[in-house]
Amino acid sequence: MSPVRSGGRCTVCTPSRRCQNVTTLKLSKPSLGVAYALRPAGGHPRRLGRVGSEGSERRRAHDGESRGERSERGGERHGDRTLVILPTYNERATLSEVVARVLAAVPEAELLIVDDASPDGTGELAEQLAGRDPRVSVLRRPGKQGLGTAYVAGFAHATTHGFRRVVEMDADASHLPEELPGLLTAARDGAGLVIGARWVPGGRVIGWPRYRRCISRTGTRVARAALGSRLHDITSGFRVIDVGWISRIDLHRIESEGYGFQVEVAWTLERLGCPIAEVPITFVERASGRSKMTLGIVAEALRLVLLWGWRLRFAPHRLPAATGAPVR
Ligand SMILES: Nc1nc2c(ncn2[C@@H]2O[C@H](COP(=O)(O)OP(=O)(O)OP(=O)(O)O)[C@@H](O)[C@H]2O)c(=O)[nH]1
Ligand SMILES: [Mg+2]
Repeated sequence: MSPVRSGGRCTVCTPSRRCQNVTTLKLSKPSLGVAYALRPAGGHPRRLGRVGSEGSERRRAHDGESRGERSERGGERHGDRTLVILPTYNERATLSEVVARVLAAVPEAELLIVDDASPDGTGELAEQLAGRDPRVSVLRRPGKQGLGTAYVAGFAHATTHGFRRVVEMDADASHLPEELPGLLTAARDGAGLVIGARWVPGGRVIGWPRYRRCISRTGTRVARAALGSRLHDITSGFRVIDVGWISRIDLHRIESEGYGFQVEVAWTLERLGCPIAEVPITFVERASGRSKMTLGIVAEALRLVLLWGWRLRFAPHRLPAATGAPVR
């Protein structure tokens, strides 16, 4: 099935306005919904790979074939290996369930739990899970260092160990592991960044009070206005990113963590011209444990977004994190 542009119209924006930003893709399984694939900022329209096409099947077959030989020489990107990064801080109640569900949904994936010395013993539990299944490994850090640095550590692990792509997801069961195959399909079909999006048609949020919805939606609106982003859920933490695209981000220059980190990475990739797909997901409020989202994290994200917006207009040489020229 080939990518379908719905008459040049973005089905997410106001229906009456013509939008040049979005190409609508039909995913190979209708149950997965629709992915909105952005064109690179300021660039020519980029056609994503044909979804579920012979081309991508051939590519996968080729990757599979060569995986054996190349995996012998560790540290090199090979095959179609996916690393699911699970940052944890006090997620003992849900970690076992999330790990089991991820492995059931994507048996070929590997998991890296990045725990920051959780006082509730999440790190010890992670070690036990790793002892039971060779697909699970653990990175234990000496103290709470923030979500952003946990992901950066996971990215470094993925690069060193030759993974093709990484998955970012919460360990609190808010992101449904059963939706991972849909996100990975969009990644295999050409998206360098796949965002599991709540604020697109088909996306849902279950159990959030009005103020949380408001923070999340306002965050995306502010980012779109300040940064000129065309994404509809730029703060979402459920994502798939191609390691090749991660290597184009100067991770040492990442300025934020928390929501700000998600915005910074997505916006940097958008500016670089990375093909991006937003796939609708259902987000479920955590059933146990406590949120690490604080007013401070929201304020940091807001401050940085406004700062980047200012730099975009008046000091573009000081924009964060991107390396290399945009891909046209
Ligand atoms: N390693 C590590 N993980 C963290 C840190 N802060 C948060 N996390 C984890 O990152 C994920 C996202 O944090 P959450 O508290 O779920 O943040 P949120 O998704 O914005 O908010 P809720 O889902 O409402 O709780 C969870 O798996 C946390 O355990 C940190 O400093 N270090
Ligand atoms: Mg969460």
